Amino acid sequence: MQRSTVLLVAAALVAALPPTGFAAGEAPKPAASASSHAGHHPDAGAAVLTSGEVKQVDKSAGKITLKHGPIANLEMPGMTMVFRVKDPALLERVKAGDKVAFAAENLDGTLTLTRLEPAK
Ligand SMILES: [Cu+2]
Repeated sequence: MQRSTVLLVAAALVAALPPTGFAAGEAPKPAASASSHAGHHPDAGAAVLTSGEVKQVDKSAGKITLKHGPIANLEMPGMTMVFRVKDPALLERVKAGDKVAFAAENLDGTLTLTRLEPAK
């Protein structure tokens, strides 16, 4: 009697498990590490500064709209476009209408300002 009671309990537990276990198995996997490109630009200090003019600053989104000259390292002609900034603190030093010098890099597919400073 004792053994069959244990078996019954065990069977009940096993029967209760599949829905839960199945749901856990269906959970999306965590995103793969995004650091795979980190090694391509080991010397960020060597980035060439490009000149531009600030059109709009969006501090809450960490973005800035720049009218920029040709960006050699991105093979990009002059245009007006939105960049993400690597460090939101960069946006504290500039405002719309300012002439700036900046360095832009393609970080995991997003054009990102790694340096931004008022033009001298
Ligand atoms: Cu551009």
